[in-house]
Amino acid sequence: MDAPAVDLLAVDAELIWQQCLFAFEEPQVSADFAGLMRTWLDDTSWVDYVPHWLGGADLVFSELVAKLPWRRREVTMYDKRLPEPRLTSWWSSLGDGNLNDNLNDNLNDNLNDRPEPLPVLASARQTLTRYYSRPFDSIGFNLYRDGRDSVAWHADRERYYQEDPVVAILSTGAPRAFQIRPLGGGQSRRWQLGLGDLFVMGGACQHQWEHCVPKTATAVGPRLSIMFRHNLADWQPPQSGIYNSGTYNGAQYLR
Ligand SMILES: O=C(O)CCC(=O)C(=O)O
Repeated sequence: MDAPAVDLLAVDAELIWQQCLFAFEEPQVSADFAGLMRTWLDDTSWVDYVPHWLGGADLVFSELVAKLPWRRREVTMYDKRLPEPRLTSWWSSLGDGNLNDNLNDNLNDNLNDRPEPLPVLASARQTLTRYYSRPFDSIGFNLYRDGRDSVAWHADRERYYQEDPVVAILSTGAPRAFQIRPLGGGQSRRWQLGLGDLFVMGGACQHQWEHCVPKTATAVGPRLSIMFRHNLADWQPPQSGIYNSGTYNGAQYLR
């Protein structure tokens, strides 16, 4: 059973991103990906970083915080249900609603086309679709309220049904460290992502590498990441045995 929607009034007052009050500009994305830097992690895996790809990111942050139905998901780890240390929300071109733990519920629920929560997200999705030649059709939203919120090392589950999926992360709010390391451990690389930065993982990245947003004891403001994923309709949950055995379990979301 999913947790009830979080009452935003009860969410820490720090969620008011102070810069928003002074820096509102009309949101828009850079169609020409100005300033894009590609890093090859190995022969077949790459990441793209585009600083400030989204203009007006502060406005997008505050509107999404206010507008989305935020949930605190629970995930199963070692037969226990534990709350994820962040809030999440979900949109897909196949229907609205929250993904929570069961994508099939979402797919079967509501197959009407719905507009994205903000017009600039439609423009971002179309621009990414054109540039990366992938049909981005779903958007996951993650809200890290402060340094205690995080996501542990993991690779994205697209890798179970797609070869070389492209995952694009648009970051708003306060910058947070985002790390990447070889799957299973090794030397990590770090980017600071926030303020409209775009970060895209492609090639064999989801097969060979894993990523995380670590907790931090440093005082940081809230960060809201917007994850664009493609070919959602092709997704099938793995057989339950595989799904719950070391290959994938909810533990990836904790710590
Ligand atoms: O918030 C981020 O930047 C990354 C989130 C992530 O990796 C995930 O939700 O799978």
